[in-house]
Amino acid sequence: MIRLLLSRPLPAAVEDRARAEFDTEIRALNTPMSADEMRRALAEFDAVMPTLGDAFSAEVFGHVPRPRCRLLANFGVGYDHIDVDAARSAGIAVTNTPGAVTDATADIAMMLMLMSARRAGEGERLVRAGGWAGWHPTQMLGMHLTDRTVGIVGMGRIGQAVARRCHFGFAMEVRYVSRSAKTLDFPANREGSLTALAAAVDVLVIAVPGGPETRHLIDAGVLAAMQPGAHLVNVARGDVVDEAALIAALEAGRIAGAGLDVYEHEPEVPAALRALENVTLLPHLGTAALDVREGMGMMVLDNVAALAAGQPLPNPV
Ligand code: 8YV
Repeated sequence: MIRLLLSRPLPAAVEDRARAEFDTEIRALNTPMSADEMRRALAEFDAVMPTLGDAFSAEVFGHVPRPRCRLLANFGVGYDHIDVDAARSAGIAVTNTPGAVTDATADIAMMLMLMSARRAGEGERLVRAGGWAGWHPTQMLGMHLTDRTVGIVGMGRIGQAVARRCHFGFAMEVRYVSRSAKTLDFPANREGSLTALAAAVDVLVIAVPGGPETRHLIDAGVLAAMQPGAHLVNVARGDVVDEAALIAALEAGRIAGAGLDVYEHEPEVPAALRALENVTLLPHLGTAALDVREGMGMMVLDNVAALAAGQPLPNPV
């Protein structure tokens, strides 16, 4: 029987299935795995479910020359914490959970767009602080999203789900940049460069995978290209944005606001960011709904089941 390690507690339905189908150990902690734990995982289990923060680096693989592990079945679509080439060289396949996260993450992007554009966080803080002096026609005016232009950075599954919501729900014009041309069933213009996109839109939404290729893609230059009334939304990975440059742009009022679900050094959120009114800060809630997390967990187990049955893995990265 396959020996499986789940690196975090999961919804009961997922844990029950894991225990029923495999010889399963469930790590009781919610913190990232230590290097020792990762080495033991590779040495003693056939399949391991890592997730965000479990840094399976080349060094970790290097310490376990003959791993028992044949599969890292990542919980989450983003796998920038895993050195996939090093895993492959060690004979270990990597899978992820695409599809299961798409709509929930796109919904959070919409929430951040609305919260930032309509100053919801600021308004909520005002009411809670007992500082609301009452309605008046020019109180807390924000940006009306309907008919505005959204720029999608990365037109993959999540980017398309955001774009659809913007087009069909808010009558927004959609523009985007992506590595490849896309066939879309709604109108959208592909821009020649990220800077051109940044300059043309009212809201810039980041939906590219994390990792070395996209680190600091949104830098001071891109932020400077944005319009002063524009908002930035990040539901991807924190280090896609140069956080120091973003703080400088927000502090100087060079852009109107930002909505962030992810941070460069998660879970650390810089005090300078927390001190700003024109930023909405969520604690990586992208997929935080029970049925979504169940769907992700079941997808992880489907990949482990395929390994056990000697069948092709459904979601190789
Ligand atoms: C996950 C995410 O919940 O799927 C992803 O990549 O960012 C999330 O919403 C979490 O990060 C686990 O990977």
